[in-house]
Amino acid sequence: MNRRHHVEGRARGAAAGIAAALVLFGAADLLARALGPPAAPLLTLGQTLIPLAPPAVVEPVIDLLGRNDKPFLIACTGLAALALGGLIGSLARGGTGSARRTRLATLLLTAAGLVPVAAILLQPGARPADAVPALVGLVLGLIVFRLLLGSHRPGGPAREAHASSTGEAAAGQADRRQFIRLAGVLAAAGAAAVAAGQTVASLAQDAGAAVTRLVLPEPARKAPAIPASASANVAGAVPFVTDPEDFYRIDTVLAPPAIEPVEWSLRIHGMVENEVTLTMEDVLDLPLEEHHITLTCVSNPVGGDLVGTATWLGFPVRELLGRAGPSQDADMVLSHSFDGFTASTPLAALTDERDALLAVGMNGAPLPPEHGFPARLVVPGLYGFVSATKWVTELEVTRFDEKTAYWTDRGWDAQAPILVASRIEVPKPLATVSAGNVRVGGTAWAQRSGIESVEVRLDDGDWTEAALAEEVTIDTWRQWRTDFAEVEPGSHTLTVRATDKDGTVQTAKRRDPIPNSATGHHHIQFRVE
Ligand SMILES: Nc1nc2c(c(=O)[nH]1)N[C@H]1C(S)=C(S)[C@@H](COP(=O)(O)O)O[C@H]1N2
Ligand SMILES: [Mo]
Repeated sequence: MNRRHHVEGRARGAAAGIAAALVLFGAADLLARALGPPAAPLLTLGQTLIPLAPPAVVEPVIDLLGRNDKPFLIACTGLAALALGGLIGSLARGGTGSARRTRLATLLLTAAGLVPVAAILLQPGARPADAVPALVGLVLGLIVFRLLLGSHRPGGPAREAHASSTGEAAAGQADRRQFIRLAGVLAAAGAAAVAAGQTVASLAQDAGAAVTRLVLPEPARKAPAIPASASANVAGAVPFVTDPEDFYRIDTVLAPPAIEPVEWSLRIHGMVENEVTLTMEDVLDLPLEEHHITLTCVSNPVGGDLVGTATWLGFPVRELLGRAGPSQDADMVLSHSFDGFTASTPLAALTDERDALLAVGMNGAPLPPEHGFPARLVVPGLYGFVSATKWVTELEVTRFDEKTAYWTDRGWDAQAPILVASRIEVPKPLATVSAGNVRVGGTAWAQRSGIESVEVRLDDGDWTEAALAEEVTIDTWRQWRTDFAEVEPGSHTLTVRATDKDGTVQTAKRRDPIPNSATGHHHIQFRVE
């Protein structure tokens, strides 16, 4: 066989495969806009990979990319799909391939195209209709593949034998141009459709529409207003109550699930006397309570911003569990999310006097989709991964020695009370401030215990006690500030440590977040001029 034709044939097959993959994902993504994120194949494929990825791979990527980790995952999934399309396509070898090879490639392409269909149908809460866009995309992709490989019919083994004649060569060139044009147009159309369909934000707005329709009742018990004295009044410090827009978001979903409140229910089952199921109507009819609670992520690095405070509206989980009657032998509640995530919370933390809530509101509005709409758990004193299940659908009363949760299966601890922590917010790292008095401010938290004191140290000086703003509750963070007089020009370091009301001093020992939160003192460098 002529080597040039062989290579060109492979390239044609590959181009046809890539164009087919682009058309598949493009058409499916566009159609999926009508049905919502669960029907989008690229999003679902990426989503399917998340729980399978080893933490050793996930963590460096998240560290490196921060909030861009999700678009990055979608992009990688898309590129991998194109590469696979190209690889399978190259088996067909375009014009020089036999019909048998083209059939084999078509078969493999069909099998590969059925993977996103299966991923879509296997998602929790999937409806058969969700598979339609991916199936339509697959059919269109296959048509494009066959069309492209058939677009140079004049070629084939017969032509190859006489390729030396000039007339044949000219026909071959025209044929190649036609192929390139057609492949280019189809690939561009597919890419444009992917771009249009990938407006994940517009898909997420489907959930947003349900949020605006949900009307929350007036709380039966309002939270006291946050006093002005809860602020340490340091310009540039983080506000006491976090705007939901600025509230950190941590979860394992690429797009928050779009849950209609009328379709939502919470089932309390497992080791209980009687199973209880509540609809959203049932929940909204309960006397709801408002509480200010600071939520914290176990993977927050020292000085990081995976912590926030909101005024949550909800119903005490204690009372919900009381209706079900947990067994004496139970010691854990495994909360399940709509998306399959689970968290293991000590039963005691949900039945003691703390304000563990089934929350439906955040800062006076329904929960935003990315923070758990229509309902989530908020448990003071425990890191989010063992307590704060968003899109919660089930409370399974069980035992720690019988069931494990999502992150426990990936190397994190089953139980994780929040450790005392503090951070410097002003001055900003590497800021330049003018000589003289230097104002320092920040936040400290030790939910369930409360902050007793905060100490700050300039360079290698003594620890000096900061002034604490008023405590709102022991379950909220506490602002602090202090001033250093006559700081010399030059480079300086500030270090902070907090002590909780049990007398635990924040340790200076540095450790990684996994399996149970980073520790160490936060320090920053700044310049005086
Ligand atoms: N369904 C679901 N709920 C979840 C998670 C998740 O991945 N899926 N992440 C948990 C973690 S690790 C934290 S820290 C909190 C974060 O809540 P937020 O995103 O509203 O700040 O949600 C918790 N609830
Ligand atoms: Mo977390």
